[in-house]
Amino acid sequence: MYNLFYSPGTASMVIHQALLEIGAPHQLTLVDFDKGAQRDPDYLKLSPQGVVPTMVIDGRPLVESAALLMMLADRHPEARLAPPLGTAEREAWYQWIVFLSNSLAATYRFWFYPEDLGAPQHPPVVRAALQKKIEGIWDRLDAHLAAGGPYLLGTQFSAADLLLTMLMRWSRNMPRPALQWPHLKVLADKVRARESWKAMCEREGLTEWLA
Ligand SMILES: N[C@@H](CCC(=O)N[C@@H](CS)C(=O)NCC(=O)O)C(=O)O
Repeated sequence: MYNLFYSPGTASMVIHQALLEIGAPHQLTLVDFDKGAQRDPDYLKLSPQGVVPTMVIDGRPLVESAALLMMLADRHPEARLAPPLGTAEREAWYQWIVFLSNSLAATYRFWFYPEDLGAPQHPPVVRAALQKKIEGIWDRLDAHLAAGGPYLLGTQFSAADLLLTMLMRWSRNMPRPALQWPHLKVLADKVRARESWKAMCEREGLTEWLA
């Protein structure tokens, strides 16, 4: 049994969707950001940085969305969220998951949390630099998909596409949302057509960027 500590539409959504793809029994525990529940001392015992997702597996709390995603893919190979171990496709899969987490998700963290850089708001120059960095990543990913899509691993859908779609959704209120890149839009439309996406959005009460 997995217990996913989540907040709607945040970094926990990719883990929620992966659990639904797998069909694994799980419990969802809301961390209510409106009440500051991510800083509750009991929650900090599970997630010392006070962030979601946290997933408790067999009594052990684990954090980091990309790591949790890879863990779930490993534990449930029958769900085919990752290519088989030891293949070139698996190696490409690691590359994309780490790239998305390390470059894109990390930059988003600064975009959404200026306080991480010590200020309540970004000065315009910092905001412009973060926007440029994110758009440069869309350029790179779109070119990759144009050369060999529709998924990150070509014709093979994987958990990396779930992660990318979540990250695309976060751009919906940015000056240039990711759906403006045509090959990224094709990928997102495919992921958003999946039953797991629809169920996850419904369970989290999401109303924007559904399909
Ligand atoms: N690297 C972490 C980042 C997690 C993260 O920043 N989560 C955000 C939501 S997307 C959060 O919990 N924010 C609450 C806060 O910082 O107060 C991961 O991918 O799991």
